[in-house]
Amino acid sequence: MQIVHTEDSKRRAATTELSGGHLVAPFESPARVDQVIAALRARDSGPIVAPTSHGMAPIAAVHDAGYIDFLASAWDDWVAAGNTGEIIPTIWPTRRLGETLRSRHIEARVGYYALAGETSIEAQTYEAARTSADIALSALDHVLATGAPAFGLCRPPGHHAAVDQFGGYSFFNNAAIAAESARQRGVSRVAILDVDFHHGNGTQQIFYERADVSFVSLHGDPVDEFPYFSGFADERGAGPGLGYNRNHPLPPGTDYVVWSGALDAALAEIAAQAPALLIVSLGTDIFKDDPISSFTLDSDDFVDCGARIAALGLPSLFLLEGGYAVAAIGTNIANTLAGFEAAWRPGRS
Ligand code: Q9C
Ligand code: ZN
Repeated sequence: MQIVHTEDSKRRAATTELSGGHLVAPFESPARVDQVIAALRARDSGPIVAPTSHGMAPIAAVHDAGYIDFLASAWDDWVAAGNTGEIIPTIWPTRRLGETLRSRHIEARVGYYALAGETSIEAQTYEAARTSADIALSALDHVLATGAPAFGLCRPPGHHAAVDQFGGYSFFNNAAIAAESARQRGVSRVAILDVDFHHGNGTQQIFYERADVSFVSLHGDPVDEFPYFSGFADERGAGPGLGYNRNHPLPPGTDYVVWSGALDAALAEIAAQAPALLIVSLGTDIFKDDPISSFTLDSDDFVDCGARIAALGLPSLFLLEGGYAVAAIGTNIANTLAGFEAAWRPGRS
């Protein structure tokens, strides 16, 4: 399988994550990239190519202009305000008065554009987020040009990034940017399958009222798990998008028997929508040893997971999301892609 990767995806090197009242080393670390690319090389999983620059237009097609400007200047503004640590939000609008962003202060802008407080911004974050989107778009180029599958080794992840908010280790929504770009390049209908442990709240928000990009997700029940405020089964889309958003919340401790049953249901929903392109938000934090998640998948289960996705027979783009058991992330990604490739035949659905 074609693999898109650059060492530039290690540029974001935050030193802080707010966790349990402590500033800890971020779970979402550059070492994840090293582990994934090492495993893919060791398995000879496919040609590894560098991303090409796609400019800001595909990002601006998904994200708010003020939000992009904020991310572009946040670090300089933060330092200019006299701060010496990493950027962590500390203030949000109240809920009911419809307060808007009128202050120019960096503290106001950080809070306004944040949906969570664990994800620090440092000097390289904006460039790293741009690179991650370019990786997704370059992998999409390959799928659209050849019909063959591709994997974008995206870092930072993207699925928690909303139209105008960062959080959950995400800044630009790589899967959404690729989906929208595919639509603008003539793909009739795109399905996004999100198997990351956490609900892809940003992706859901971006496409909630659209039928041309569907979003189907399996994840820890938000009653128990981040992002807590979305991912419930009754969120089914709105307006023209009604029916094109499907959530499969699962309880803590879910094993592969239950999880794969939910995957089959999700795949049936996608098949019924007859998409022309599948984008998989591939988070391996469903693995049993993940430090921040609670499902119990084994490394071998990822092979079967890939094979089940392949049965759709769709042109498919895999993009890395979460996965924090660093020692196993390479094996789990390589297993998923190997299981997919062994089973995939074009045009089977
Ligand atoms: N104390 C992705 O997997 N909560 N994001 C962490 C640790 C945030 C996960 C709690 C989890 C965000 C892309
Ligand atoms: Zn996750």
